[in-house]
Amino acid sequence: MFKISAAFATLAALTQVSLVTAHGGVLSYNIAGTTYNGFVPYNTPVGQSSIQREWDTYDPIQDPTDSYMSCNTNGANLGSDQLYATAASGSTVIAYWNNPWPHTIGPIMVYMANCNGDCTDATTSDLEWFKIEEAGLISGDQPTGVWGMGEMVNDNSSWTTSIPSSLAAGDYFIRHELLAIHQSNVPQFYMECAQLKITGSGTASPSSEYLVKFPGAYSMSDPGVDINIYGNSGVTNYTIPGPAVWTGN
Ligand SMILES: *[C@@H]1O[C@H](CO)[C@@H](O)[C@H](O)[C@H]1NC(C)=O
Ligand SMILES: *[C@@H]1O[C@H](CO)[C@@H](O)[C@H](O)[C@H]1NC(C)=O
Ligand SMILES: [Cu+2]
Repeated sequence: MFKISAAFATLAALTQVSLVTAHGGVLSYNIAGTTYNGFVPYNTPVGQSSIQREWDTYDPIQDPTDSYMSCNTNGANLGSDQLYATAASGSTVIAYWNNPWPHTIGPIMVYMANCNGDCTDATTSDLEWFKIEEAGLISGDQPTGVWGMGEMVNDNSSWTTSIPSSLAAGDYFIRHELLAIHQSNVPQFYMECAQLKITGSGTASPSSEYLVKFPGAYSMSDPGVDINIYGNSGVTNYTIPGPAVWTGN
């Protein structure tokens, strides 16, 4: 009996290591100078307290209309023991992925959503998300150029964002999303959400043209989603999916 459970434990450990090397997500943050650990997938959610919504697997979502597109597998469910990071509007948010993040081809996007109340109780697929930052094909052509994701990997597998300084105070999610497109016509979406209590004297909020839902914002027919970059030698543009970036102005 003891031998059998030890063997299972070893198998589970090996499985997790191989998953870690292939995929992953945002594991921690630095928000306005304070470090916050994220949820730990593969561990039981019982007793975990973090600012991040639960997510259960390092694997990507491959269907842009998946019901978990907002905050990853099980992130759409109500959270338990959720914490907040408090930050004034205009603050810096650094997200840290597993390092080195294994993919370099595709855009990075950062969204927020006003929870209009406590984010812990929010159903993330009902929220209206707005994009605060994006980086797609930065230079070169699609198969050989530099992508936002590659810059993230080069920067210690981290991404630094500023919360729009005019954003109205309130409880928000911040949602970091990677779209890996190294596999032809098989998009890989990776997203994690964390709870922010935004303070400050800002009064701005995005108008409806900037607001989207997940699922809803993307479809498989989007040019930047269903894409074979290897057939696009010499193509130096790329259409990042989703709405225009709201800068707060
Ligand atoms: C690099 O990322 C790790 C987390 O993956 C973090 O602990 C460390 O502080 C980062 N180093 C720098 C120089 O940002
Ligand atoms: C690049 O730009 C051209 C011309 O505007 C457009 O037709 C094409 O769809 C774009 N390609 C991508 C991959 O976004
Ligand atoms: Cu992967």
